[in-house]
Amino acid sequence: MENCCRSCCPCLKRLWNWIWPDVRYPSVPNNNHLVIANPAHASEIRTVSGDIRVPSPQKRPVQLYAALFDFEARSDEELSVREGDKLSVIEKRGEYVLATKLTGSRQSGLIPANYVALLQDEFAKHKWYYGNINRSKAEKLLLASQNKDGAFLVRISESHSDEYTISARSEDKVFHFRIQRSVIGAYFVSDKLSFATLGELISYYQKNPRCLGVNLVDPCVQQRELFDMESWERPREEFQLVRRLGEGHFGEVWEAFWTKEKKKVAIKTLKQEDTKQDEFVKEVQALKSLHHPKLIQLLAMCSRGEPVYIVTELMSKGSLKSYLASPEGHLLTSAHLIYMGSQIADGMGYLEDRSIVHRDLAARNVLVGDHLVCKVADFGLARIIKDSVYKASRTTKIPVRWTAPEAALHQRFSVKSDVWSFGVLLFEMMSHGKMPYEGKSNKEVLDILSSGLRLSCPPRCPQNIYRIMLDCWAAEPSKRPSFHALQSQLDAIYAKIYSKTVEV
Ligand code: ACK
Repeated sequence: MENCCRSCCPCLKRLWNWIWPDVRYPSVPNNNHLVIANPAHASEIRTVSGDIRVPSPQKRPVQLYAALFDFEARSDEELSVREGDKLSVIEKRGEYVLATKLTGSRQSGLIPANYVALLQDEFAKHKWYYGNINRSKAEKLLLASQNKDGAFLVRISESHSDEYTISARSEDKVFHFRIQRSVIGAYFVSDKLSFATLGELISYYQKNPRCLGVNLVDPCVQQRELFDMESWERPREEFQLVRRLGEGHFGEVWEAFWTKEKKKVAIKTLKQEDTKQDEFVKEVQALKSLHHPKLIQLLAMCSRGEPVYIVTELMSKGSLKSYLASPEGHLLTSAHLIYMGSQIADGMGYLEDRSIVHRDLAARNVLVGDHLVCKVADFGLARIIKDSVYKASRTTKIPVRWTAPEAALHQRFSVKSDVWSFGVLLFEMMSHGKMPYEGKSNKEVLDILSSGLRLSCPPRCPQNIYRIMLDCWAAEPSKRPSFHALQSQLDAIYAKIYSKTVEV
């Protein structure tokens, strides 16, 4: 291990430590070619107009796709692929996708869209993949008596949610190596050596331990009890209720102070007389297993005694609905709103990948924090569906104005009915909080929709955003875009508007 570090030039090492203080500088196979990987630059904040600031358009985390069939290019524009080739899809173009091969020559070109598929939960099959655990949990697991030198795991990076970290035990210490992503989505520890998949990267370093400076021998032994004991349950005395924020779906919502952690949190309480305890418990189950920067994170709960508390992160500006109606909300330009819309599509894309249906996506269920951060909340109705459509009970109350016709009329909720709701949410945003189908009854709304009519374009809403709303409201669910595609489209429009309107 020491050899690895000694071989690095001291100034490079200092620079590396300055850039990534808690990550070891990796060596590369040939020590004459040490190269420092470029960290992603912190996004620049500039004024779009007024005082509310939006960041510069971000590099999107890349989704990994695979070719389903062989495809022979018929022109220079097209890209030949073999079944199984790993691809990064840059954008959708009609019936085609523009993709780059992640292996071999890294060419780009068009491929029929139905020839590619998103690789979902790519890592779940690997025993070494521990997902969203933090550095100290990784160290605790690896140093436990069941593991020995050479035990390792891969976890999601704490500071960059689309990157990963290898944590490996060596000489009874744990070392951490950041795995970065290139612009086309390849994985690398040293930018001299990149890999199409995390699996390929790990097996390379298992076979070539000198390149990393530690041996990756066995995946960290799963210690079920450590996970099961994870203390979501906290004593009620740890929380001081500060002020009532409002009434939620299940009960009151409070701002509170978590004394032990010394931080402000939001607490949802369950109405004592509420009979739907089951649903409440399901909401907690769903929240516990979901981790994404654009989804509200569960922090703790007090389920012993009444009322039950669900503790989540506190969002400084409250719901998007009330924020849009606030004086600050009225200052938001299209650029701000599109930036926020893209974040919501990002969070929903995470649910889409897991076939989780929200069923109540609307501005009232999105929360806003500082710097226009948006997070999707209230998975009260979320279900993990086995087949792609979940049949709800006919008695469930349905927010008709946000609900796709097939869901409102036939209880056919799916990710695509969430996409419909996302279109209505975009309408709410672009009209600064206006009620959709204002003045119409639920029955009239359903009649309007079945006659093929749709909400009209809100004043001053860019046409390309209205086009996206109309795509979300396609009568045929399969014709509606995916959340990943929606996020790409919104990002592209945001980047264009940003470059035109920024006051430097
Ligand atoms: O629009 P609001 O101010 O934002 O009023 C509603 C109210 O509670 C009932 O839902 C607010 N609220 C809910 N969850 C949170 C949270 N995590 N952080 C801040 N405010 C919240 C919501």
